Amino acid sequence: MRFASRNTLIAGIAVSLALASTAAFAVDHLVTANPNLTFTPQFLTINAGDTVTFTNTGGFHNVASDPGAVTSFHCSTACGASPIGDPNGALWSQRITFPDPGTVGFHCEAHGQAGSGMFGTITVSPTPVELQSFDVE
Ligand SMILES: [Cu+2]
Repeated sequence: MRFASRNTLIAGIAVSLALASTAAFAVDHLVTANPNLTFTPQFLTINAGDTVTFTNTGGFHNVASDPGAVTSFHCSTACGASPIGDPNGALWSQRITFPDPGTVGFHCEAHGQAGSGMFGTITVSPTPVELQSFDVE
C-alpha cells in the first residue's frame, strides 16, 4: 500500500513534466516588414510549435506563404483568402504558429514573390525532446 501510493505520486510528477515540456519552450519570434521593402530577419530557424509575429513597420505590405510551404498563410490586417490579407498600409501585426517541421518561404505580394524581391525563409526544426515521460510499475 505504501509503495503503491508513492509510485502513483512519481508517475504524476512525470506526466506533469512531460506536459510542461511541450508548452514551456515555445518561443515567439519577430519579423518586421520594412519601408525599404525587406523583411528582418530575412532568414530564420525556429522550432516546431514556435510562433512568428510579423509586424509592418511602414509601407504597403502583406506576408504570404510561398507555394509548397508546410504552413500556409496570407496576412496583413487579418489572415485569410484574398481580399483578406492583401497588402495594406496599416501598421498591422499578426502572430502565426508553425506546428510542422519543414521550410516555409514567404513574400510580400506587392513587392516580391517566392525567392525574389521582398521575401524570406523560415526553417522549422523538429521540436527538441527535453523531457520524456515513463511508467512507474
Ligand atoms: Cu511589400
